[in-house]
Amino acid sequence: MSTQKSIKLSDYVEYPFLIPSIYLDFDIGTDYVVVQSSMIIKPKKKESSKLVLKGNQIKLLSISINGKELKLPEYSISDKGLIIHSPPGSEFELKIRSLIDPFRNTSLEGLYLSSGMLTTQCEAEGFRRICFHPDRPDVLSRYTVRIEADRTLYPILLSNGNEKYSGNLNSNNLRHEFIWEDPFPKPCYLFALVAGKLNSVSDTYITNTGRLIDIRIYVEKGDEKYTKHAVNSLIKAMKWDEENYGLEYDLDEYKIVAVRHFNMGAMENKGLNIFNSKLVLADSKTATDDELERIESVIAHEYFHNWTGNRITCRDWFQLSLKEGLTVFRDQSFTSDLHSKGLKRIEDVSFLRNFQFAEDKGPTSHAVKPKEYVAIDNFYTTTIYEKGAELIRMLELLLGKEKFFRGINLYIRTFDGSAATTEDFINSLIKGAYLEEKNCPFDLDKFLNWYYKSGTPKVYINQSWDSKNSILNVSFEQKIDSEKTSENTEMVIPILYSCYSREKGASPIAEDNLFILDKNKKNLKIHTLPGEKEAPVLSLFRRFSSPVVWESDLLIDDYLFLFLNDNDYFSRWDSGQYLMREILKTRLCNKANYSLEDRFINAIKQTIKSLEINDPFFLATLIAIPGFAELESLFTKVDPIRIYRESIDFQVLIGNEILQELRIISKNLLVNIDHQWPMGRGERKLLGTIWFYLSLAGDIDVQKNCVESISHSSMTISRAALGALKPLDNTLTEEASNLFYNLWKENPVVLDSWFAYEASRPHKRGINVIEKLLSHPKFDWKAPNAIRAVLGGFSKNIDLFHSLDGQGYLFMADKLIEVDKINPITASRMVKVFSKWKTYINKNKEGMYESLLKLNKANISSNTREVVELILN
Ligand code: 0A1
Ligand code: ZN
Repeated sequence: MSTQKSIKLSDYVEYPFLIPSIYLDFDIGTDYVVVQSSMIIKPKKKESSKLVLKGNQIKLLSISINGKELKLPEYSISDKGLIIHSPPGSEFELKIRSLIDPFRNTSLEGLYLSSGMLTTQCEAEGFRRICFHPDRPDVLSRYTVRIEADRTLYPILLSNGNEKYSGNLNSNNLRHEFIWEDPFPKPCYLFALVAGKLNSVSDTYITNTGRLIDIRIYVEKGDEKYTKHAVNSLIKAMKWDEENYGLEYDLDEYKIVAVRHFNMGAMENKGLNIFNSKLVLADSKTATDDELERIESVIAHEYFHNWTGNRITCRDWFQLSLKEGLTVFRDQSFTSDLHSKGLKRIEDVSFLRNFQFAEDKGPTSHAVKPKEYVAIDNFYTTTIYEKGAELIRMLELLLGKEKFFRGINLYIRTFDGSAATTEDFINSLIKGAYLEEKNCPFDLDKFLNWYYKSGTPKVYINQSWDSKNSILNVSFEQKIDSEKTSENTEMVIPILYSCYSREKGASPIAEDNLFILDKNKKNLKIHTLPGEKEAPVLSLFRRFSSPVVWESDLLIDDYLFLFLNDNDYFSRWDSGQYLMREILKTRLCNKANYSLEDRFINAIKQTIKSLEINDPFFLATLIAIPGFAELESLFTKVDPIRIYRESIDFQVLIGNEILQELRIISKNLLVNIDHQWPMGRGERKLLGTIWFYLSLAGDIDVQKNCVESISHSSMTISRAALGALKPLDNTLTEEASNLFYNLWKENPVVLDSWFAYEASRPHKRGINVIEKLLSHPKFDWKAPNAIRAVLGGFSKNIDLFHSLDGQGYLFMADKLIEVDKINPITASRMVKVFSKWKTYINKNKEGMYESLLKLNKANISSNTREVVELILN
């Protein structure tokens, strides 16, 4: 429980006024900005209600209603906002003149300065730092925005919507103005303004109804050459949404601005997306293949929000997953359609297991639809986003694609131009799919538990083979794995399954089948081919059909079989991951299982033979060990240093055992690595994995080759080389790192990856290295990317961060207290590096606890306090 006041879903009341239109006027000076707002306000009810407007760090200059100036005590003002005690009972115009100081705003919320340009971030509650306003997503208005500023300092003046007018203001041409109009009603969190010296690159898109859309990407001078990938990605997203969802872009202009100082990835402001520059500026020389794919998907994500988020928005912030879960689902489907469905699924599951499952196991676990919060910024989590997307994916599976799209269509038609709830969405989906709720083939209330309950459900599976009738009887049991819920909650858990004949091998006995586990216990009968003597091998949760963990009585032989034969990408990969987890678990209990290790290595050798040429990306994925967070989650008493060392030893073993095979493949791969992304990505990925294993196994030639590859024209290759040398901490690692730094020291986006590398690589030089990075002349305290690179990197430097004297933790706490003073959103997100303290072995646990107490005693923001208190309790 937090000591701070929380906001509750159950307290929701409608805002008593409509604000159909807003005119905003920005007069940008050298020291401050004068903002004038003029709002048309209509009371919703006859009974009078006071008008409450939020405001944060705004200086009020004047206020009038229908042209008549208001005087105290007709209104009252505090550090939270403004209250007008008796507003008129019918439509009126409220004009407010105020002053804000974006030049000293380091929070990166509201209007702020980034590398000389003024930019905004209003989601979730930043608009109240710009002008007095209700600042809640259920108040939708049409916006017209006028901006005036010095022509030379701010040649570009942008806001949402379409440009209506631009011109000079005085005879000597020192100042100019722009007027922007957004015809679509929107909540204020989608408001955006950008003013500065920016260059733009433009392109066009013709929609399926023949409308011409002007696309423009704004960047700092010199960065124009890095925008092609972003433009291409946007065009692909526009086309995909038309073809798959029948959704067309609605404005005449689509603008993206790249900003260096940004708290998150990107923001979907209507017609004027603002992006963290690392998610716009990229080509294959500066970004890895994975980064190019991520940029493509984030550009698509923000674009898809235009319908799922902007045209239909959220009634309140408890509904955040309504727009985020759905939009993540849409961007995942987009990437999956464009590239490889199987590989994308593995990528998403791996992310979910390492981050969302870890969150759901710990102190900041919450439901996809939470019931209360202190700071909404703390709820931009992987549960709201990625688990939210999994819920939509389950609905797609349960309804079938056709019905699912009918439901989505109805949702969009019903709620266009308004603010909705997750229940509105689900009801529309079911109605669109089946016409009536009673026709829905699964229990809707039980499905809704996915939204309301936190924690990852666990499924237990046991099989018994009826050889006489060739039937496999499978019993399923579900339990919700959360400390917070003791009640007996039943969920709807869709399980896609198939099975294989042990004798006949590779092809499954039947196509994928759907079993719906909707009770605590339920049985399934699988009829196999008549005459089948042995029990078949069961392949479960194919495509990772629900976001659960499971424990079954499958044997090691079964997993080995599936690792070699399963035709479902996810299930095949997952079987290998299971085996590797088992191996590492036994090693960490000091009893290595050599026979299992041998059999697994042999299976890898067989896999290499069968997959090397056909699917290099999949092969690389199959032979990579599970993520660190996933490994940590296997233990009740986590010893991070031991887990790290054991996982390195295991990888040394793999490297040594398959040395010959890897050397042969790496030669074959070289012919394809220069192809342009997305071509050649599989070969590059596999080459990186091979370099990692061979370098770890002590192959000096590979290590030297890695140093030479730092200057390779593909960033994927260069970073793979850095990665392969990382665990070594020898002079070659040092040499490679210096080479990389010298190549990229003038490019802040790429240099962040160097900062992260330096902070995270193992070495024996102590914590001073991190201190030095933080005072490096190229390090910028105001850029969250840089902070995340160094402090986030440091948190992954296992020996240093988790050092048993607790010094790593204390250092982190001190730095986060400093970060919190300038940027609470970044600090409160980063403080989660301490989330798992209770699960660690005593030494680490005590050290982390001490650092948490230190944070708790410090004068920290309410955002960071909320997280620290949750972690401590
Ligand atoms: N809506 C954005 C995420 C976002 C949230 C908050 C921000 O600033 C505090 C910025 C961006 C998205 O889903 O892409
Ligand atoms: Zn989003």
